Amino acid sequence: MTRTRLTAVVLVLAALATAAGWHRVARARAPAGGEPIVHLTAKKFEYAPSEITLRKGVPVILEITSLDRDHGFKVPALGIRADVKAGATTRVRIVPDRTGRFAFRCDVFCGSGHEDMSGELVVVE
Ligand SMILES: [Cu+2]
Repeated sequence: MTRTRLTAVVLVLAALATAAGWHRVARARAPAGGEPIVHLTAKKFEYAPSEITLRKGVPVILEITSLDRDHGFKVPALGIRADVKAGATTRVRIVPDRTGRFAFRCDVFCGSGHEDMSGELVVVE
């Protein structure tokens, strides 16, 4: 094998190993059962993203991280609520059972502007 060909083979193997490694990392992020995780941050006075699209009947884990102080996460129409503690990450499992647009909001007073801390879950077929 020429030196050039050997180099090419090594590069291909390195690329394959990297791809396989990345795949393992991505899968490791899914909890047992493999439910997808949707990341959400909460801070005065917004959630990001403020709109989350979900599929009806498909379970997801919302991982909500507070970047500053205590907040809440409440989806009145779906009977969901959770505390989102300062500097911590809260996990909320959701299995939307119907389509529609469902408002969520902070229900732990976090200062002037708290009333506007809201977003929407959009559940599609
Ligand atoms: Cu608040």
